[in-house]
Amino acid sequence: MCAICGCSGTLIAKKRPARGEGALTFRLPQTSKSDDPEQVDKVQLRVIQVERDLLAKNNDYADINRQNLRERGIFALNLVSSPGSGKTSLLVKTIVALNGELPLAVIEGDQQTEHDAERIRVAGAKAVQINTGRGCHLDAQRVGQAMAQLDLQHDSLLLIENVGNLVCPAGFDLGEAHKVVILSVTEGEDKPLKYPDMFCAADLMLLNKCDLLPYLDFDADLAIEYAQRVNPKLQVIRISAKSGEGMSAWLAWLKAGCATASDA
Ligand SMILES: Nc1nc2c(ncn2[C@@H]2O[C@H](COP(=O)(O)OP(=O)(O)OP(=O)(O)O)[C@@H](O)[C@H]2O)c(=O)[nH]1
Ligand SMILES: [Mg+2]
Repeated sequence: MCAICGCSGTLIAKKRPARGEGALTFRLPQTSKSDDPEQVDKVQLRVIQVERDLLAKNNDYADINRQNLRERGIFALNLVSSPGSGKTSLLVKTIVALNGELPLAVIEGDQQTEHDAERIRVAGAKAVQINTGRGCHLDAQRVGQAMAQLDLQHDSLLLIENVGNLVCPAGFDLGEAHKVVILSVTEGEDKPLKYPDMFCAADLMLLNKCDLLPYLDFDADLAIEYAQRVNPKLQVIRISAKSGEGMSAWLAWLKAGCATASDA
């Protein structure tokens, strides 16, 4: 359970709100000992206020990151998914496929261990690992600190792998240009309907592990239909970090984004 974002309540996250609005609405579980409805309302309002303050603070740091990235023409992506969908495998494959064509750096987010950052370094890119402890998402302040540590190059690519969690990272802006959601074919077609906030917040979905489709009952067309029902503007690339299927479309998308960021 997340000790930071309060996801012990029911979380409803939308796109990043205007300043002063709450992005997240929490319905508290009915655990209050008070029978007085006024008292219960007061507690709920206080929790909502705390959450708004927390998100407003995060948004301030995200704005600083975004400005910093814009000034240096850096294209930054926030990769979000359930644990084990293949985020790090896709990053490793991407680094190898780019073979130095684009300067890039990686920020890794996990509750514990340095494993993913080590995999990225072995693949040949600079990486900083953030361990969130009990937290279940990256926040913009820690990402800003990691950016400073990485000494990012102008006109480069910054790939941020968020903590594996299909809920909470949707509500936290890190200053990225886009959220990229990874759904793997072993997770079931209905995940976009069950966890719509993440698919709403993303601009691109990578449907990963497509090499496994011949062995599964997973209906890829249906999964994509569900994702685009939740977010009609969502772009989709079918991909496999193992076989390399879809890598050329993904690399073309990355290069187009980098070109736009460096021209801006
Ligand atoms: N068959 C197949 N396996 C894959 C593919 N991509 C990743 N995997 C496997 O999926 C498992 C998890 O991959 P990771 O890259 O560690 O996934 P992750 O999303 O980074 O995981 P967390 O960081 O723990 O959330 C590993 O055993 C990978 O080898 C793929 O395209 N096809
Ligand atoms: Mg990983």
